[in-house]
Amino acid sequence: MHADEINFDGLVGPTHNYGGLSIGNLASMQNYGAASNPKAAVLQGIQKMRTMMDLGLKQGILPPHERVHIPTLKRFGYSGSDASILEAAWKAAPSLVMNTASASNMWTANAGTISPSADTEDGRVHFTAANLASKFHRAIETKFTSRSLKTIFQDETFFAHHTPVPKGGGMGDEGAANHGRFAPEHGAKGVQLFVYGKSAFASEDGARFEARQALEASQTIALQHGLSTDHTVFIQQARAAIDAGAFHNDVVSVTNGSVLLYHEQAFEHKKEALESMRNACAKIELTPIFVEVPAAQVSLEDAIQSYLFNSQLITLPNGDMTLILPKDAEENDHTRTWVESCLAGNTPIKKAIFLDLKQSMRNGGGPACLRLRVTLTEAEQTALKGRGLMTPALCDDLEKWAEKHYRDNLKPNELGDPSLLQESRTALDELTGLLNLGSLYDFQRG
Ligand code: SUG
Repeated sequence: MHADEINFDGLVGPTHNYGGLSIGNLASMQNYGAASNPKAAVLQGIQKMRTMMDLGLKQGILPPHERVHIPTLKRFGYSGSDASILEAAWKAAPSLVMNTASASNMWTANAGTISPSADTEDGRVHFTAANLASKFHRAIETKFTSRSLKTIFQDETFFAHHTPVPKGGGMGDEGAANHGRFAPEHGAKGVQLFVYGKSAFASEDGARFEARQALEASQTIALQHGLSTDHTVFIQQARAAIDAGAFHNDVVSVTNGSVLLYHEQAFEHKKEALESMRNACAKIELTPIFVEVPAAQVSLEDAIQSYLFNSQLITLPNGDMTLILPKDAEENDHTRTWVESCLAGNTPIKKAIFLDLKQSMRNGGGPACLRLRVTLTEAEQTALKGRGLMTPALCDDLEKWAEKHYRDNLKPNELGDPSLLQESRTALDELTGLLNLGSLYDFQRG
């Protein structure tokens, strides 16, 4: 059956800032305290969605979460009016407020793991929102992410939603950033690839940075999505990659169709990992194409600084594969040279488009972080609720909306400002109207 892979991009929220909250994510750590430009960030994201539509692809959108998240501050004992809660918490616990102010929900590759209906036992599209257990500012995303996924993908005839993987210890699940798929075409049966950092119960002695994805979390998702074991592969991300700053697997590899583009040092036990992918693909009569980028040409450091692998590898309507990369990968001599040689070489990748996503990149979020891949048949697309699918006219409306509501300069030390909270709510209230999503936010529900 025909299906489209639709990228649901996270719209950047009005509090986008550089709070340095993600240890293990070098860009987030290095840019701590710098002034951000939320307006430029959201406009860059909208421009990205426009580019995808101009290429003839369908494009989806997920709304930002409300931030500062007052319900979280209430759970920490603060009470009174929302403005007084914010003021008191900012005075007593500024780090807590900063964690509830992050716009990190823009990186929807971490919103959840989605299995297309062609791969699942009951023939529905299955969703598990990520628990994002390893970072507090991200763990508070799960509840609202579940709500917005259940709102847009509401129809139970087509969509099944599961409880997020339980949190605790190292039981992290970071969603589609650690998940890939091989398939001859999007609508055909595929092989699902889960890349984990370690077992939740293994120690991390000597590790520089923590592994965020637990093997047991990935296994849980495969089970609850009803994936067949023959067509599911679990492989381990290389410790060297995590320690170099690849906190998610989509920083060192990406799949599309029959192609896996990956860094030579992306996987632990690489030979066995590739073999297990090849074997699973053989069961759907697919020969995977492994495009390896040698460390001698692009070091892990270059890969992580430029986000070469955090590109979207997409198939255009004419069948050509294209890489959607951040400009940073063009500015880095090693990665640009590799892209040029790849396009001239003998792989299915025929074109590269470089996008300015600097605002997101400074927090460690490239093109692929900003999108959640959902493969949907025509009937499943018809069942979507709200304005989940983008149009050029909606891009125009969102640009005007952003121009009106977003600041162009924001420092982390301004996050306790009650007027920022008010501005953000005004913007989001208008947004739910534009996206026809009803009263989605807690502040709208009272
Ligand atoms: O979880 N950065 C995000 C970046 C997520 C990138 N996603 C993928 N690779 N798919 C993270 O580390 C920084 C936020 C801050 O510091 O305020 C942050 O959360």
